[in-house]
Amino acid sequence: MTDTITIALSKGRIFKETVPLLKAAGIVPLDDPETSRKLILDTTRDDIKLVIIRATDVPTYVEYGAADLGVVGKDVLMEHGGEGLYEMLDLKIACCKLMTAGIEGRELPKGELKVATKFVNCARRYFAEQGRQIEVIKLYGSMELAPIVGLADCIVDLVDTGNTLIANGLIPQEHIADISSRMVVNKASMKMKHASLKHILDKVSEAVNRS
Ligand code: PRT
Ligand code: MG
Repeated sequence: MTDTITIALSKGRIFKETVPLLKAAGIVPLDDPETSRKLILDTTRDDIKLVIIRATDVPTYVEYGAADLGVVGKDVLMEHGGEGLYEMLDLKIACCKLMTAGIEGRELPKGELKVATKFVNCARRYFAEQGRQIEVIKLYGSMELAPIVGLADCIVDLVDTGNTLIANGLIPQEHIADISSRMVVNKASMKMKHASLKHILDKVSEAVNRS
């Protein structure tokens, strides 16, 4: 009997950049999540389906075994904590940097810093390592606005080209981490479905090394 495998993915850049890697493992989705409303996509493999969920929900699905495999940004994994799953492969896709950013030319206050971010845990950890006192202001998006309206002294956010920061009068300041997407695996699945998962991981890994 063949194992059935569920792979959790978010739509957008991760889906687009993962599709060629899955193809190398013989897995091609039969629908496009950008145009279909389906949350479960069949693939050219009868035994493999994809579930399309929010990027931040991928670790949860994999941890609880609702998905055997998942593709998720290292930023999301760092924020989640990554317990209950194995981080197996660096797919080297959807690359960016986690950074602090602030208003160009403005000095940061000497005492407690107000930091706006959706990466609350990453921000706490980073500034604690630096021995700097911060107050974290949790936001869910448009972090760039926070320093401009005086809500925060700086932000912690993902930066790729830097254009979003520049367009809002901010500049990248401190580098916290290099980010790329990772393939994660449910711990129990890794034992119970070992051969099937290892085959997929090997094929995807070969494709990553070729690209
Ligand atoms: O957007 P949504 O709320 O649905 O979810 P999400 O933001 O978690 O998903 P998505 O698809 O936007 O991002 C998925 C993953 O892509 C992230 O977890 C990162 O690992 C990775 N990634 C790579 C990025 C970027 N590059 C990126 N540039 N995620 C977000 N951005 C955003 C950034 O937050 C900022 O707003 O793009 C803007 C900066 O881009 P530049 O090029 O202007 O610097
Ligand atoms: Mg986004």
